[in-house]
Amino acid sequence: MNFKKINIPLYIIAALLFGLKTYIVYRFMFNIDLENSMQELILFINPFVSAFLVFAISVWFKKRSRQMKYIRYMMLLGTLIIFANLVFHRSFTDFITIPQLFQANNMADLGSSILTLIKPYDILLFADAVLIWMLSKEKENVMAVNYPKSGKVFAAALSLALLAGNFFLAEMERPQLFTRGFDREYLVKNIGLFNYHIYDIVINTKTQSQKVFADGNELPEIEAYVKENVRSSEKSDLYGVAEDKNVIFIWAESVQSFVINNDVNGEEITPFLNSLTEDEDTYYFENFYHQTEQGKTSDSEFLVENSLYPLSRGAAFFTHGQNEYHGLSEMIKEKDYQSAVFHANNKSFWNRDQMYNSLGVDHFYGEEAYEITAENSVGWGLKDKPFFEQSIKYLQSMEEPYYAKFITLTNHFPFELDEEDKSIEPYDSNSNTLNNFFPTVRYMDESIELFFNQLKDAGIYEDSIIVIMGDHNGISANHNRSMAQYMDKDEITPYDYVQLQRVPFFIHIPGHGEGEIKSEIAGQIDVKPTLLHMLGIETTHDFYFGNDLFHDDRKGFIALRNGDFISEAYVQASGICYDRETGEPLPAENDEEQQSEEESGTPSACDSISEQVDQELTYSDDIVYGDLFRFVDFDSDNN
Ligand code: GP9
Ligand code: MN
Repeated sequence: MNFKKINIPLYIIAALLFGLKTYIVYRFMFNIDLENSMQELILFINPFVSAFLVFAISVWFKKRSRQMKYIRYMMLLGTLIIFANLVFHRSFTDFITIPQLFQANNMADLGSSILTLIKPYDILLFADAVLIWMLSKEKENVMAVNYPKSGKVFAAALSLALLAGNFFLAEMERPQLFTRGFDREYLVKNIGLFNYHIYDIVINTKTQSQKVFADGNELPEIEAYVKENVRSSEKSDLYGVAEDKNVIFIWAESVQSFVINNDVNGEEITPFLNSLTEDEDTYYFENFYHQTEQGKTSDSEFLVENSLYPLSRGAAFFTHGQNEYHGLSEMIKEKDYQSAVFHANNKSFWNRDQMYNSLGVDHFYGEEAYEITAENSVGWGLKDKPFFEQSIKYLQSMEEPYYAKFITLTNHFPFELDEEDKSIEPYDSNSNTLNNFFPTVRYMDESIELFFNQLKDAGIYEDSIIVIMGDHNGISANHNRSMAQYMDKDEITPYDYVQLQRVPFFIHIPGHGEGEIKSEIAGQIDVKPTLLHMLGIETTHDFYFGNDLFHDDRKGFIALRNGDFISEAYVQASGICYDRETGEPLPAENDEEQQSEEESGTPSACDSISEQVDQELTYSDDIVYGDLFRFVDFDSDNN
């Protein structure tokens, strides 16, 4: 090559080469799933945007030699970061996170297998770095730039504009990508590896700094609150009813209670679940609320495992996956239970791989445990029927008793379903989301029925209890108009919307014979103490914010994460206090206060509960942000 002819600035060449290399690695070495052409486009753009951002900084160096030095070292550093992630990815099918970097066992695993993880052709990754190194040394005079101030500002502005464009596309493709921060693979494919690392560092610094100021002094007050308001010293009638039985817990994706015992186009939506509501071995909780926020499915898992509230922003699974917990999976070990999660999605989604470790989950059967083909997948991946079918063999191989959690996937937005799987017709409204929801809910209903039969055939059914829970709403407020049409109402008021946050909750105990429909208010926060007590496990030293649903002595409210709540008498929705029975907004209690209360939006009938809700949410947040359980010795009698 005749270097003399080249007078394109080195930083541009470096950005192009590095961008291209990163793209090739993303596309062909990281097995990144691309679901549509928009994702293809973003994946192609972001490597160049990030590379330009890094290398354009070089124009600010006055001395040519410094400029060249910056470019060659950044090229080397960037290549090393890609290489490290590649090696890590080959072992963990995941991207490096700061906490993982400092986790001794991860790195030890990696250390012992490192030679098998490095491929000879990896050396090619360094080819452009070598070329840039040579050019930067030999062609300093022609390839360094000396821009006037305006040129420098232009380069910086251009790189920021490109970055903003990239982020805009990413946000369009995945709304709330940054606030929800749900999956490392999504972050990498949308904003690139380098921006992902910066994001990870920021999240971690935030988490760590909140932790540093906590010293456990907060615990006695929280403990006193739990003792006074939540824990009950008496045992419920169902205490120990499931002792030594397997717990099979079906996480029913996005299903809401309004479909139960209801129909669409004159057809029953969920015949099997409906039959369970009448079944003598089943308790059906008709006023059971999901309490999730941005962390969606993972928030519901967080609630059930810990009986703590999810965070108001982001997913605790993601931001606090390294905390110490005292969850269901861990507590049942005292009765020699094994725990497992079955979910045919990539294991880094919602940071499950890390979080399950912290929660003490023994086995995680993720995507790689299943045979997934184009024929047996739709929408988000493996269809629920083959998912359950393929899971049975793993379940049979587990030592009893176990707690096995099955997270379904087919009834997930945008509710896609193959024609052959459609047993009922979609609804007819302006919202395709709501329309298509019904056939996928029916598919889920059929797949759960099938699973019940498979459990019976496998001889597992008799020794188990089966829990079914909707994880969160599937139909958001964006579809309120169509929802109002379906419900034959003029509009969906804030009260209606809160009532729509009810999700089905079933506890099925084969041979029990005393099942019934339970109408008391209940929520996901209550699941942990309920199940523990059914298994005969004491909770006298545990911290939790829910009640045993088979106990009458209850707190009397279900808190939603935004501070709204449901009590036996009231529903507070969007800060407005409603009569729970009639759905009518309540006037303030006395006229004098009316003015100011109306302004603040909270009539006084709800005030005292509202205060307690805020208090409880704050205590729960203190535990999570402060990682307070690291100061608790749960085995001793002194806490
Ligand atoms: C992803 C699945 C769906 O693995 O659990 O998550 P969601 O979007 O419902 O939170
Ligand atoms: Mn979900």
